[in-house]
Amino acid sequence: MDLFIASNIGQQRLGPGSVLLPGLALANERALLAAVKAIEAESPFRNMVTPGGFEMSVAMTNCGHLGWVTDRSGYRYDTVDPMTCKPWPVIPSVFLELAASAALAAGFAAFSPDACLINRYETGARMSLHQDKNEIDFSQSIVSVSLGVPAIFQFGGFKRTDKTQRILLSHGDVLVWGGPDRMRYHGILPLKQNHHPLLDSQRLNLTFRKAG
Ligand code: MD6
Ligand code: FE
Repeated sequence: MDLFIASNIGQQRLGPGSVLLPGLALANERALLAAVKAIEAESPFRNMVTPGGFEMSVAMTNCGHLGWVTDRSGYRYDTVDPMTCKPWPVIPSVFLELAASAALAAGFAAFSPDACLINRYETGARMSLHQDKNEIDFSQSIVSVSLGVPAIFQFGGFKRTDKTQRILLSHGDVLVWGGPDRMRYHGILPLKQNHHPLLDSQRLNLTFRKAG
């Protein structure tokens, strides 16, 4: 019973398929950040260009068999990093273990991601409202880990113009979503100037998916 309670406190249901697990990543913060450093040494962060020709304010890299990329020809997953012309770095075990335990805590057993998009925000960087729809199987949930400076996540509806809820995502928070919420529009408001002891003015977001 104590275990049951311990695993359920600090779970916040945001929708029928969405759960916020505040602070779930805190215990592994240093290992997670060391793993990001190793990944970026292989596949550096870069500001990709949208199909419409705009440079994204968020810098991105990936690890895993598939990496999410955008350029003038469109949005897609690719097994090769277009910057290095090599496969993306492998997903480190500390990432996989966190993603699987978060999914399990949210009620999705056996989550085995093949893609991890890493977003890096500096002050003012934002992500406009979008749906995640480049994956093959929309029945698979997504696990999203926030590190560093807190950000306001906009959680909308199934149309871009639907009203959005604002959810604060702080260092160590893990958001798991899928099921009926999988195609909801969402975004990140411009990052406020702030300081985090491990990441200075930055925010990192790791988004785990079964993309292929
Ligand atoms: C971010 N996250 O938190 C952007 N997408 O920086 C996303 O776009 C996102 O957090 C799908 C599922 C969870 C997410
Ligand atoms: Fe998204």
